[in-house]
Amino acid sequence: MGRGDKIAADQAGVDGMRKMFDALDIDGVVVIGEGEMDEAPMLFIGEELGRKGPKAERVDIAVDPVEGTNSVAKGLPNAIAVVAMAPRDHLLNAPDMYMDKIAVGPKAADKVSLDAPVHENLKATAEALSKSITDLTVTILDRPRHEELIQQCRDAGVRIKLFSDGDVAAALATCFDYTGVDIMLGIGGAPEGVIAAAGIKCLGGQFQGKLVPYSDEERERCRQMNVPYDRVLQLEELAKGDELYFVATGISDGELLKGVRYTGHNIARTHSVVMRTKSGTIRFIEAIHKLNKKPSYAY
Ligand code: VTB
Repeated sequence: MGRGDKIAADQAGVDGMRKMFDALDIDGVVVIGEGEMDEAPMLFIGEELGRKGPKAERVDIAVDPVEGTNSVAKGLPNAIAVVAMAPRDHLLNAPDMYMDKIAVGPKAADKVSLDAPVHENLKATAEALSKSITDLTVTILDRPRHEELIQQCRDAGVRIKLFSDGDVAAALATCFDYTGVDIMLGIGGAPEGVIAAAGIKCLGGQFQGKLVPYSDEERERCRQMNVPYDRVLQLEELAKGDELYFVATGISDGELLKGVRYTGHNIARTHSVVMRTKSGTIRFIEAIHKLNKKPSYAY
């Protein structure tokens, strides 16, 4: 973190994550990864992961070893390392393009719809949280494409918290009261949308996404991948069933997770969240790593 080199940061994330997958007794395939085989040496879409074997679970794996590479390079908040896992064919194989998104926590989960106007979703979320609309906090990725959305939110009177990168962490933050974030709106990456959907499903919140293809080529890509772009994709379509696993570790500080702290003397502290849909258990794990005891993973 903070070395001004987002490519090196991403590579470090990919290398570390790839090694750990080889230690797992799973028969996995990457459905959301670092890109196509010819553009990513590791964790590419379609890559097989795990030790396999007769007892190994057949799983879909969605990874983003560094979600928010810019944030890591610049030392800005919200970057996480994240993995979602599900039985085979249970995570949407989303094309790498933009997706319009809405995310809220459990209390407002059945009150919002990406098909509804922005002010209605804001009003419904405020009501579900027993707040006045002026006390509602909406978080939005800070991009010029959101000018109109931001204006609509200002007109509704809500507080807006802009963030520079990392909409997986921002989406999940809506499900935890302590973050102070009530709803996430706006357009980010579709792969990040599927990962966020898996996490939000474990948390009982709501996430919906609609692909936003910007060209004929992107529309053709959707058709080839058999993913509709003319309608909202519901949570159950993005991440199916109740056998989902989600784990994220903070890289830089965020509302949800603390970033990695190097305390000197070869020690790093990390903060992670681990959860699965079936039990609904949410575990926060604070770990102290002795880097000199595991040099092959630490460097
Ligand atoms: C968002 C952001 C991600 O991609 O999804 C963004 O949350 C979408 O692309 O952290 P733009 O940067 O083009 O807006 C990321 O920045 C990851 O690359």
